[in-house]
Amino acid sequence: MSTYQPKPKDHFTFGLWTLQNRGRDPFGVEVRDVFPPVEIVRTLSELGAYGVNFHDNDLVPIEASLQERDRIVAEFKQALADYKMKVPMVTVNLFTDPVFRDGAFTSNRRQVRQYAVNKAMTAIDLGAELGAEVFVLWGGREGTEVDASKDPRQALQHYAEGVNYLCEYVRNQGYDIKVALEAKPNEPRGDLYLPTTGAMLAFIETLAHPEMVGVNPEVAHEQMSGLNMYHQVAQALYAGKLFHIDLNDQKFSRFDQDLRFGSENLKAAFFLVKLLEDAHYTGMRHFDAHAYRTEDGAGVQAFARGCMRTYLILQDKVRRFNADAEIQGLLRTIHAEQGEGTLEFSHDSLKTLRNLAFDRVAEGARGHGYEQLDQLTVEVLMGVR
Ligand code: GCO
Ligand code: MN
Ligand code: MN
Repeated sequence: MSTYQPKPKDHFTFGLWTLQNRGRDPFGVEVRDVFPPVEIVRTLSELGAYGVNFHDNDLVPIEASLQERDRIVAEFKQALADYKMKVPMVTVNLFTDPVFRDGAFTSNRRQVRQYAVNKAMTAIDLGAELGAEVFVLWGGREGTEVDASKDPRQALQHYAEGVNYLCEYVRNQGYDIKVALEAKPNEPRGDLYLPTTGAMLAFIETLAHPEMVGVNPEVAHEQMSGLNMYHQVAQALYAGKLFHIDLNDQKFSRFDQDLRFGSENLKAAFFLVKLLEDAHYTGMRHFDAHAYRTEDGAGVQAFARGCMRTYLILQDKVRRFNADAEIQGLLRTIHAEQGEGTLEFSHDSLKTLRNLAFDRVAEGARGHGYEQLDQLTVEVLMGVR
């Protein structure tokens, strides 16, 4: 029986910002002390994580001088070496500073767009220096409250110009880095452009280097839109675009809660883990969530440990599901009529389709047995199978 003890080989990562979260919300101030990056590295390593990711300014304050930057990065590198932790992903903060109050890549102001691209390039440099292979781009304030203020077609054009510039920069520098775009429907803006992973996938095809750009779907963000994360991730995998993933949880249609993975929608979390495991997803299992505001430092550790344990427990449930004779028997029956081959247009297939001898009424009267299948799934999750 597994102890569900996370190990580096499980490839669990957290954002610095997730443990740095001090519990501030729109109605209340910080409730927890500053958690310095070096201590976060040590804590995550002790908890069994593989690595840590960050926004440029989670590590290097926006106003830091070059000397301060070098000192901070050297100290951080030492901690990574001491605690055998990796930095698989880096991202950029294009939302906290007032300069980004009307967006970064989609700002109406050219100098803001240029500054944003420059800031993103500096973040990519830092990531490359620390071995990151993925650059996540979440357009934190790329959106509007006032639709009269921006032409959304022009905004998308600007968005694409920004991403294209970054791709050219990565190629020019010879970095081995891919870009993963993260969607969110709203918050902090009234409406954000490219609100879902599906929208991102369509946008990517309009870029100059679509082969370098994929997605970073987040559970909470898809659920804010009322969407099924499992289906969103499946589409990303289908398109060969799942470059990264943000695991957390959320009550449907609320503000972005960024809750501990699996804390709200266990069945949805189960199917997400099943999808990643069955697809042999090789990327990081990254948690983008934070502890409840009620928690102190010990609660923050319980939160991080909980994310990883829940993933491992669900992995175990996936193994049980895949090995359950009754469930697999039902699935064989359900899929028995799936048939061989693909539906391809040809003279022969056209003839076959045109002359199809098919009892529509009998087929329409057939029960599918999904009640029992779902009940068995729920019983696996409830621990009685
Ligand atoms: C959110 C977002 C952010 C991004 C992160 C990466 O909760 O609104 O998930 O946490 O993932 O900023 O750029
Ligand atoms: Mn995220
Ligand atoms: Mn979020």
